[in-house]
Formats: sequence, structure tokens, C-alpha cells
Amino acid sequence: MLATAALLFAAALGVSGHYTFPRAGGGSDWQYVRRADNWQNNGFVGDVNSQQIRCFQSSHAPAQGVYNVSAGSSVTYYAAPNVYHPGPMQFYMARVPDGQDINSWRGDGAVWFKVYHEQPNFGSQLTWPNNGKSSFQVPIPRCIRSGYYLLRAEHIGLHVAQSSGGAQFYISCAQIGVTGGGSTDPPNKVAFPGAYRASDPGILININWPVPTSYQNPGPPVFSC
Ligand SMILES: *[C@@H]1O[C@H](CO)[C@@H](O)[C@H](O)[C@H]1NC(C)=O
Ligand SMILES: [Cu+2]
Repeated sequence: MLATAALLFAAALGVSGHYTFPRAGGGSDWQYVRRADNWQNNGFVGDVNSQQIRCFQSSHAPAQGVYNVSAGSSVTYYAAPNVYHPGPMQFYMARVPDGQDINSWRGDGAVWFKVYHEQPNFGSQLTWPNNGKSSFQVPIPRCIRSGYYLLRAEHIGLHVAQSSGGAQFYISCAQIGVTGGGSTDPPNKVAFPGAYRASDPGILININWPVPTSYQNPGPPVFSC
């Protein structure tokens, strides 16, 4: 009886485990962040070629508002409950074309540039600076143009990434307005899906044995001004 209860409990954890990225800047969950498909089950995206790899939405729905921030400052992006699988945090931005409505814009095409990613510390195992954290400071480049942007949060869980499709992508997209920016249009923009392949060395990787001595973040290099 006890064993059955323990098994049921473990099974329930399996369904409701993992994490989401429901909040950016302030406000409440899914206020400035487009509600992701995993909002109830905390699940992940496994297929880098799926539409969900962009904002974890299989059908488009806007956030409830726009969080405004000045260029050169940062936005706090929150995980719930916290990031606990090993792997990198990465953040991307995409500018809403002038004259288009951020609420209906979907981020199609090669419009995404990377503003942050992190490397592990190397040793007898890889350790990741994000591990256990529930908030992250995302730098908003000083020189990008003012306007509306999607800000995409991504954590890649690499604990079972040694087989193709094993990496777990935890994703959401916030709607932000950038004020006081410059005139730079960042290079190296990518599309989602399209930016990643299942065989990328930072996605198909055994982090356990032999313990890697380097790590190549998937996607383009980080843009900074
Ligand atoms: C952000 O700025 C836009 C445009 O000025 C405004 O409509 C919106 O209400 C602002 N959002 C917040 C949370 O203040
Ligand atoms: Cu998990």
C-alpha cells in the first residue's frame, strides 16, 4: 500500500515536474509572458524542428501586456519553481517590425538574436551557474533600436541529451517595449525553428561520461554593443 502510494506520488511528480518561465519584469504569471503550452504540466519541448521551439505555443496567443524597459538595463525573467536540470540558460530577442502589433506578431523568419548564454564550470562534473535559481537578469543591449520586442527565455536540460531528441527545452516569450535605444540592427539573426539541429554539439551531448572539457552553446554568438 505504501509502495503503491510512493509510486503514484513519483508518477505525479513525473507529470508535474520540471519548470516554466511564466514571468518577466514584474506583474503576475503570464501577464507579460505569452502563456506557454506547459503552463499546467511544466513539460518541455523535445523536437528542435517543431513550432513550439520558438515560444512554446502550438497556437498563437498574446500576453496580457507589454513590460517596458530602457536599453542598457536588464529585465528579470523568472522560472517557476526553479531551474534544476543541468544545462545552459539562453535568451534571445526579436524586434517587432515597425507598424506591426506586438500582440499579433509571431516572430516568423530570421529575426532572433541572442543576448545571453552561459558556460558551465568544468571539473569532475559540469556545474551550471543557473542551477537552482528562479530568476535571471537579462541584459538589454544599449544600442538596439527602441520599439517592441519578444524576449525569449530558454533553458536546455541536458541530463539525458546523450541520445538524439533527449535534450529538454524549457521556453517562453515575453512582450517588452525598449525605450531610449540606439540604431544598431544586430547581426547573426536566426529563425525558430531553424536555428538548431538535433545533432548540434551543444544539444546532442553526454555530459556525464566522459565529462566534457568544453561546451558549445547552440545558436549564434551573443550580441552585445
Ligand atoms: C509600455 O509602453 C506602452 C507604449 O507606451 C504602453 O501602452 C504600455 O501600457 C506600457 N506598459 C506598461 C506595463 O506600463
Ligand atoms: Cu524535468
